[in-house]
Amino acid sequence: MNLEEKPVKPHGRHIIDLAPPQERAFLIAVEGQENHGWPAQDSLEELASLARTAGAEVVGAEWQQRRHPDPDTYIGAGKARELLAAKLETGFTLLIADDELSPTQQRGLEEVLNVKVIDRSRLILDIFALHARTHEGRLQVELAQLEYQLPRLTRLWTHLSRTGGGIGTRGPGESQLETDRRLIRDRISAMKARVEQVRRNRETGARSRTAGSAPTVAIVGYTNAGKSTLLNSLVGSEEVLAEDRLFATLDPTSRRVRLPSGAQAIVTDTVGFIHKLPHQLVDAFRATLEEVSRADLLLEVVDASDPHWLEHRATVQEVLEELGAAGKPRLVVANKVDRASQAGLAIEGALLVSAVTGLGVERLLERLEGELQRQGSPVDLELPYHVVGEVEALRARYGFQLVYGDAMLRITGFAPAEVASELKKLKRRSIGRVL
Ligand SMILES: Nc1nc2c(ncn2[C@@H]2O[C@H](COP(=O)(O)OP(=O)(O)OP(=O)(O)O)[C@@H](O)[C@H]2O)c(=O)[nH]1
Ligand SMILES: [Mg+2]
Repeated sequence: MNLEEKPVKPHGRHIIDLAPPQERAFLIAVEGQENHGWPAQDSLEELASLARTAGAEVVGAEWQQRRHPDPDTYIGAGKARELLAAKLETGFTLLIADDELSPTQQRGLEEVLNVKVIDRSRLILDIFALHARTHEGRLQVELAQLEYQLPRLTRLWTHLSRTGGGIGTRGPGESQLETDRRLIRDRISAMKARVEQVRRNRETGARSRTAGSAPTVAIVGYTNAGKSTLLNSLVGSEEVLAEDRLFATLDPTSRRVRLPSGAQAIVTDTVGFIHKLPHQLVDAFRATLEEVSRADLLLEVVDASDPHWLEHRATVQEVLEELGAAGKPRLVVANKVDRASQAGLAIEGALLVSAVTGLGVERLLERLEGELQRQGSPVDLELPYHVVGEVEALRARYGFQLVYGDAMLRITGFAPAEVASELKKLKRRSIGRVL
């Protein structure tokens, strides 16, 4: 053996793996009378992919049929005790409930099972915290987390007011709780002010962008529907992060997209929605989601290969309503048709697309341009050739039809109201010059 190739052995050094051990998660749900198209089993499957996205290993799941969740233990107390056997068997270290838990329910379950207990909202907030990259994203996630914590603060301190009770013990416990609440409230107001500042900056940016610039399109849809992949495919590049995991995108990304006529649109990809999205997140992400409320057109991406596309659309509709954007003009895209079932292909009025193979993307661009133009005022006029430079510059941005006639330029199609009036002014000016 060649001595020089011998690996050098470090002396006295041990590599210590500091990564925390992967948590073993067990999932629970309650199946009530109304499930809004989400049987407990399906909702649990989604919860499992959320748990995996957060880095846990899912070791089991159970659900219970009951009219309402138990006020003390979410699932019934008997069922909760039965989980002790599952704990022995699977060794779970984390219990995740599919609905938001009250502090009492969380404590009840923790007492019976002696493991950490969290709920779906907490899990989603965690994933958001994990994926937030920008300053704005982090601010908003922290705000949502604080809002989530505030009403749950009691449980940290109740042991103080309970121990012994009576004179001298209750006071400090309660005042500590009050101090903590006040601290969190102060922090919430400070964060809100900062988010508002970011929002105002963003608004100024958006205004300078829209002043005489291209129309805007916001991509909306359920998480993992393929929104980022579609934006890449519209731009013809791979630059936006698209991944097979939930909430890969948190911060809005805008790209210029070339439409068939040569005009451009600004297309924004943003955070996806999910069933039982914590309301704190919708509130905190209002600044980010304003991109959606401000857009000229919504491009709703539906994962046509997911058996739950109908429920996904209902969730998207609910969030859009909450944002006051449900009435906006909308183009619906049935994505992932390369692996969709028959039912998924029948989404009414949807354009069939595969963002991965590129199938249908050309037609989508045509429809997009058509829709955007329809929102403008109709124009139909003739202009002399000496203003061709100005006309071409406007066309590059708005994409109306331009025909080079023998003696005149003929313009037809739709353009935003201010462009239409600019064209008319141009006509008056050019005629004035001719005469
Ligand atoms: N088969 C197939 N897979 C697709 C298609 N479009 C997207 N995907 C896959 O779906 C997964 C999610 O895609 P993304 O573009 O990240 O989805 P998203 O809607 O941006 O998701 P979030 O940002 O997490 O909300 C990725 O693994 C993509 O490769 C498609 O047309 N066909
Ligand atoms: Mg994305």
